[in-house]
Amino acid sequence: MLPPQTNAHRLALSLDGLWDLALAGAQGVSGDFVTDRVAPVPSALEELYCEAWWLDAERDVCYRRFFELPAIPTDRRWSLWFGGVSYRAEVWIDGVKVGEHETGHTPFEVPLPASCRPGRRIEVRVRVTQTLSADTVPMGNLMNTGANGQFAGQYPDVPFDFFPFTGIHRSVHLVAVAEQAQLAKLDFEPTLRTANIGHIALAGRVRGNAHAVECRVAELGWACSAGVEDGAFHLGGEVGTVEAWDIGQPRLYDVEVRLIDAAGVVVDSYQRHLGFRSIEVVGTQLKLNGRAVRLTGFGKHEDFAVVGRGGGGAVTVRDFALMAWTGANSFRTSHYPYAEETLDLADRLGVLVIAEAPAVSINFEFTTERTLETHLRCVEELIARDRHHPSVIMWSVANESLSTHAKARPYFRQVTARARELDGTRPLIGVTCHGASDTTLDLYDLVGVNLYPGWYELPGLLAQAEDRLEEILRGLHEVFHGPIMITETGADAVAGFHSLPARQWSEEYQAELIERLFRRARALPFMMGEHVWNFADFATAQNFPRALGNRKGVFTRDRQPKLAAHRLRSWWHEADETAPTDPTAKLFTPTL
Ligand code: BDP
Repeated sequence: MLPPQTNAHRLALSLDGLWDLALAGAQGVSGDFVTDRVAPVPSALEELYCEAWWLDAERDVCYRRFFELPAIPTDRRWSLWFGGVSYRAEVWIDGVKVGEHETGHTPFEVPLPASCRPGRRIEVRVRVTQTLSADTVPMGNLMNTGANGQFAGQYPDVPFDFFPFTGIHRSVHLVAVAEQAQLAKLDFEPTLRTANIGHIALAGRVRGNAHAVECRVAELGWACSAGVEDGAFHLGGEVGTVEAWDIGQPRLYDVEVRLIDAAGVVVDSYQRHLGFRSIEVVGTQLKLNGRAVRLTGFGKHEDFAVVGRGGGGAVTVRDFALMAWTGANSFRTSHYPYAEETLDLADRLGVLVIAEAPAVSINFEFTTERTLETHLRCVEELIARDRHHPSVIMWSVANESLSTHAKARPYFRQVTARARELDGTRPLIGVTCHGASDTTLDLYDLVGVNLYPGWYELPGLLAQAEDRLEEILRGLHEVFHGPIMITETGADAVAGFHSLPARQWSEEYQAELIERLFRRARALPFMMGEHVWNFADFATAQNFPRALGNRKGVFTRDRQPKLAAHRLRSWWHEADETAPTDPTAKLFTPTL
């Protein structure tokens, strides 16, 4: 499945806009569509209206809209493409169920039935379910137990610390391709071999009858072709001298793939951008293009007022501008795959990404066989969608699982094996809050540690918090000898709360704690990065330690800086021996 694209052989039409909305019946897509309930697509539902009519009722919702197909040549195969529906979607066309998808952050495509022809009014309805369980990824409704002892007793009952937004929160497109044959899957593996020699490997799948595939990078004067056998093809080779893709120096190359029939006619084509870079773990270092790099940046959320997780373009551009302003070079897509346009922008701006599967707080007291199956599918869908992005430098298969439990190791052995089988080119990072007692550490190439000295433990004790941090990190290094980074640390601060001396919840305390912890961590030779938790304040389930959400953002939810953001800006602009050049000078280059 390839994302929508309009070119000489493909047509993509947006179905974004206002859809009708109703509470769904017990099953199917019947619903009482009253005129004053509409749902904007893309958007989450929870912050639109003044009363939580669907949430309190814990009911599924039903989306509806009508469309007509344009009268283009009839030998087209039409489908509906959804960028992401949270959590589960059933798609019905003219009263007939045509497809479904589970897990909320990766795309899916549903072919339209042959009865859908130009000139007819077609109705699409989507039933959306947000009810999480022990079988879903992420898990939910675990009798308010929380995982790792955190986030227990909250509403809605989720064992994690962000709001489980409902809705069609990514764009929807109508897509037309040639009926006869189409490119269905393109797995690119661009690599940088010996200094500046690029190499492309491409494995793909074709639907229908096609003879050959051709791949070209015009700028490099490189082309390669291969025959299609049983719907599959492999091609590739050395492309010659290239400029590397790097932090703040995001050299991208346009590549085109063409599908050719037996008569030599091009029946489909697809364009992508690629970047050539290498990434590897050597000892306690992460090396990008052969150079040790230190990650600076944030754990984030896709979260914004009113739209929830459906912020899209404007919020994404703002976030990258703010990350550049602080001098960050990277972020983690905590705790689920982000919209693909975010990765496109990271590619274009030269920002490094840790791409994370939507498995957060896996609690092995409750997991079933189906949890593992769903988790494996999430990893497959994440890697299939994001593997061609040069910005994605590693995979995180989960955040903060209950990985001290006896079931954790066999479970994660399977998950990490699947990730490695699908992509042998990127390292895996294990993100843990258990330090040295995590039983899964050796399954990973790097470890990311989430730790909150000075906040959840040792509140108010800044100096002791630093010592505790060092103790945890040294303990971890004794059992894990690869690179370690801080994937989360921080403190809640309500913008406008001030206190001298610095006390919890004030901007001063947040700024001072983060700076002290980062300076102490950086002095340890085995540490290769530091991410703040969190980039911006974000919505959570309701729970007494949360004040209209989590306030650990160094930016407010409407993206204005707190004191800590200014402090990070100074800290990260101090000389970084691992940066290729001044990162801020390069962001927002004319290529944007
Ligand atoms: C960590 C979680 C993150 C939370 C954070 C916090 O990984 O999702 O938001 O704690 O408590 O344990 O702020």
